Amino acid sequence: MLRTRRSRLIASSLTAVTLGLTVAGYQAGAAVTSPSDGAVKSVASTAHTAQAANAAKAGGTCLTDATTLVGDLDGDGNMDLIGNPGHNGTKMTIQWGAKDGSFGKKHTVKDLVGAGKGEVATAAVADFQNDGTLDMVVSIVEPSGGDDPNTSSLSEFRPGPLDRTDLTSPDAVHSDVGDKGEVQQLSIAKYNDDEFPDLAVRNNNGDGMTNRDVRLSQPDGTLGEYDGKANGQYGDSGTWGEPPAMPKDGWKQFYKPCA
Ligand SMILES: [Ca+2]
Ligand SMILES: [Ca+2]
Repeated sequence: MLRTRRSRLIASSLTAVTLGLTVAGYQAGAAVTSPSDGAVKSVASTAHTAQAANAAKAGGTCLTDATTLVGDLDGDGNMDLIGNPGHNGTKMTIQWGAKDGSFGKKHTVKDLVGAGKGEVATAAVADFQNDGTLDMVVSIVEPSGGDDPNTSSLSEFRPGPLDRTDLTSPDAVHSDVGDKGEVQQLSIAKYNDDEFPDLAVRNNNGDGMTNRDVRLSQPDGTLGEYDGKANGQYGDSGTWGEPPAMPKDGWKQFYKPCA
């Protein structure tokens, strides 16, 4: 355990150094190009400046505001823009970053993952593995509309880098977040004292009940499964009318402002 942990930390440091060098090289290149879109470019410049400063800690991922994360999701070395209005994972958007530091058009995660009409796509993005590349947890479910909740038709932990066209990952594994109820919200949380982001899941559990379940990320880079002990410590339950509160500051716990 200790040895695994130490190797992992060394690996993280090496990754950070590599990223730092990549960023330095990239910034030198960027200085001689002259991208046109001023507004978008200024956000990107800020992000890249912050990236150098944060590289050793979190792979350069940073926040432009409480619900907008800048980080590399597809692993091409260019920072991408992830929007998460409400910090609840239900309206997440992605804008892919280009070499010149600009961001492309806004895609909804719902469209990218191919959720159908009547289905709800919910996602959470963070570097769960703490290896410098952002990862995603995604659920697709068709709400039952009645008392008995549906479980997710797709529920996965997708380690980055993700495919630009459909957000798939060659290393995707099933996650049980969508097996315990009808997923309504997903939020990043910091539930224990390690550097790995955790997950809060708001479920419709049927019969008028709503739960906040938790999933703790594991030091080996996986997202833990349902854990009764962790749930007892960090979870909560409520009714449909008064659902348990969800964390809104998860990203802030792990990522610094870009500016
Ligand atoms: Ca990228
Ligand atoms: Ca990662």
